[in-house]
Amino acid sequence: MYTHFKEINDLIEQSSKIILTTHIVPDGDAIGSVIAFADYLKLKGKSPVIINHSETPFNLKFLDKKNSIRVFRDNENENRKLISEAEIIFLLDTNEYSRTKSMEEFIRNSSAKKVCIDHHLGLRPEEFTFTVTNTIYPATCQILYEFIKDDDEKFLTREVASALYVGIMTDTGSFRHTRTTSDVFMVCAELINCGADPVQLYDEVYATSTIENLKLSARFIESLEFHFGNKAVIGCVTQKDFNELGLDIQHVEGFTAIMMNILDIKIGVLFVELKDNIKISFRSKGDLDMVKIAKEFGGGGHKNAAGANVKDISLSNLKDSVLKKLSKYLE
Ligand SMILES: [Mn+2]
Repeated sequence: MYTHFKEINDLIEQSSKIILTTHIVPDGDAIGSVIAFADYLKLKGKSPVIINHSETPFNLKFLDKKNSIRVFRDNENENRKLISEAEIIFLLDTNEYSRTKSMEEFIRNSSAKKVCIDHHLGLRPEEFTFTVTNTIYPATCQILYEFIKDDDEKFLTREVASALYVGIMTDTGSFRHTRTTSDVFMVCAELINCGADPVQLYDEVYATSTIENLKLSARFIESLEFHFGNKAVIGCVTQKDFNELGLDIQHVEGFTAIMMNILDIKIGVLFVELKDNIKISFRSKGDLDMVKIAKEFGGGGHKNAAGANVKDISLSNLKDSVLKKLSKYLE
């Protein structure tokens, strides 16, 4: 599984133009990954550039101390040039070029070597020069920890360790999702030994609620519908909610957890209405496989956490269609 560590390291040694990127609407693992890996490369004397499609969510900006993450559209000409002239492009925390949205075609067209480091299902290795993937791990940051440690422990500085810790903390839902193994705690214990502060990092990421956030939560809770003898719960956040409260999709973080915390709930589905599509998040407990249903709507993911983006359908029609499919799963 890790046969490419050496090849990737050799590639890094030989290259000076290195780009890192991650998926649209980046979460803690996405931002933790690009920051930790960029810091690591800098410690190795490289000058990596991070370019993302999306802006960094406000509660993760503390990780980007030098405000070094570029948003592709902010300076499209220069960023296109950087991508086309790159020698290596690292795709972190996603294995699909399409998840880089506006950057996709420029990355595909670049003659750079493409390296994917990720923990999602559905990898097509032929699309990359090298891949390091492990779908058993809850976070890409856990893979990066191994990669960096395998190179030299001295690269696990406080900054690198903190970014990796945030990735693991957020992608495990603060150490309570499946795949939170004893290994995960061992890795985190080491990251804490390297200077990551679990109390401070938790507060930075999660203790950031505002009155508007709370109002959005209230509307979301008001929207909850229960189906199939209260085994499934469905929640919605609409464009109207976002517009009236001046918020966006980054503020729905944690809403699926609210649904899955309800006693006896087996499946939770969150619909988030965006400007030109509807994002569906599927969550489940135990053996109920959400990848299958997500695929029916053109998406993918993990067994207990999957998602899809659907276009050209109203929220109520989409809800009906999802409910019909769900009835099969809960029979
Ligand atoms: Mn991840």
